[in-house]
Amino acid sequence: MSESLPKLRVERAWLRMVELPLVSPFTTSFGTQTVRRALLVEVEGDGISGIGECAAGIEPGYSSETSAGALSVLRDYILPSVLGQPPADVTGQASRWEWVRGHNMAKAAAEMALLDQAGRGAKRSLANILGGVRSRIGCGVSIGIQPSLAATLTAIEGYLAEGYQRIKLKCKPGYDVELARAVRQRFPGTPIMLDANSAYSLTDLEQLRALDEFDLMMIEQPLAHDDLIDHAALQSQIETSICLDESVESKADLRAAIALHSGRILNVKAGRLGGLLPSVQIHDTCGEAGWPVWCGGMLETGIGRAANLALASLPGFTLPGDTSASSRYFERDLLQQPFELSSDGTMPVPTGPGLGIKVDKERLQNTTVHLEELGPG
Ligand code: NPQ
Ligand code: MG
Repeated sequence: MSESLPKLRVERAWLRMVELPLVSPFTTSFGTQTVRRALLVEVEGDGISGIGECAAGIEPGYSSETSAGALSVLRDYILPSVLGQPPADVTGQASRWEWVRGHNMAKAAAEMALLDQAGRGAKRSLANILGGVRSRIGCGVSIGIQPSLAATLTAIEGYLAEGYQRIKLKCKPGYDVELARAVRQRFPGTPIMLDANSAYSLTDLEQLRALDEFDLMMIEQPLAHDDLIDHAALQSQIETSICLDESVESKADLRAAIALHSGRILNVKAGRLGGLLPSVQIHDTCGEAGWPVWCGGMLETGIGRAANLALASLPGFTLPGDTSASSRYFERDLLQQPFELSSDGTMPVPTGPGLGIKVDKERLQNTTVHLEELGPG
């Protein structure tokens, strides 16, 4: 585990913004994305480099963080907390920015870079460092809100043919019961779930209860992003299991959600939870409470995708996650070898040191829209 990771310095760091066009627009209840702008953190110290990816989006629609905001907090506060400081293991380095309130996605990006650096230094894979037990991950796919029901059915058909083990459909009020009915009718035995990204309130109880007849695996984050009380009230009145996403950003949130019975499942995203090491702890707490977990997705490039696969190799990740292939989102990823789905719907957990990836340097340069270097002090 992290205790035995090498003590390294962070002598230099770079903040890089890249932009990758999406293969098709991705629409949720909070908006439509046509391009993924991702902030990358690169660190170098004691002759070893590491890279991390920030989950924040362009706009603060999923969470309060944005890629531009994360860039400023990493440049002005998070990275200066570790740059030029005495060598420390990743836990020690991360404790140096603990004073920064919030900004979980910015912190997680820095932590990912340090874990990649430490893994390379120790010749250990990220999965090994985190305590992974699986060599392949069962994968699902998240389908955005489509222009029509017919388009949704066609999209599902395509992804099932590729092998995906579970289909997640984005929904919103008015695009829910008929959607579930049509999908269930056409794909009777397929594991299906919905994700509302906070689009409902308790006044929508009747529609949400109507979903009970479609044997959904779960409904993700139906109510407000910061609510646990109403989710508990809803869970006591519907059969479908609630999976929390937006409303759990910390161990304290999780403890409250478990105590209140605000749901039964957690979507684990290292960005939302402030890092991979905090995510391992949250995974452990879910295990103790009997909550299954699965690994969420934030339209990551191959860099963040590699970290997701490592995290999903932990024992509590018993449900297929949003760990889709690079091709689900991008024509061309940032890696020399994109992540590909096997016909059985699984992907391999990277085994090389750190993230276990090889970044395509030319692709990285060609997608960079902003780059700045930070030195010590
Ligand atoms: C979710 N992800 O589970 C998120 C939502 C999401 C794969 O469904 C830019 C930044 C675009 C963050 C689109 C999936 C995003 C984003 C969707 C997050 O709720
Ligand atoms: Mg979600």
